[in-house]
Amino acid sequence: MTTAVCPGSFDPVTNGHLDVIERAAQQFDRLIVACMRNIGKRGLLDVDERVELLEAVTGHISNLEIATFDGLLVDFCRANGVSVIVKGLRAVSDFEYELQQAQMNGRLGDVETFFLTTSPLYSFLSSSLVKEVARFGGGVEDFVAPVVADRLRARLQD
Ligand code: COD
Repeated sequence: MTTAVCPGSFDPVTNGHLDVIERAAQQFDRLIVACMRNIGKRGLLDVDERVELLEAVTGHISNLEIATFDGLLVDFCRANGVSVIVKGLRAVSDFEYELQQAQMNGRLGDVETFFLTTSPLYSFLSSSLVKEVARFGGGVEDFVAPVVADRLRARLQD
């Protein structure tokens, strides 16, 4: 049985993330979506909210679990029987950083990194841009699930 992980900050989960998660879940026996706790940048949503939203948008995927992690991703992989890291690639600009991470993770642990190319529908999408659009009153319904759009609106009104 092959277990893969989709790691990220998911602040918040977007339709681009969801596309990669759904496609990864079709390729592996078990998929863990791992939400990083110790993000350097201060997140908009706290980790519990990010997990709650991930659960809400992935409820239809039967071989999927949601987890959080601190510290090194390879340590999470070792502790959870994960042999494959799945990352989404949007543009050449992603590639350079992701290549470095894949090679470092390969050196630190016994893991392979698989890349899924983004769907052209979502290649411009990032959590940061979605937050910026929402912050200035733009509609984000095309980019995130309704439950996520509602949460962003509520959080930005606080
Ligand atoms: N289409 C396709 N893929 C997408 C899209 C999109 N529109 N948007 C995002 N993605 C992909 C990203 O490319 C990424 O693979 C994943 O979704 C998560 O994205 P984010 O933005 O939520 O998360 P990041 O990039 O902030 O997550 C970084 C990690 C948590 C993976 C990384 O920092 C990490 O592993 N940290 C743990 C510490 C560690 O082990 N460091 C050493 C690494 S070498």
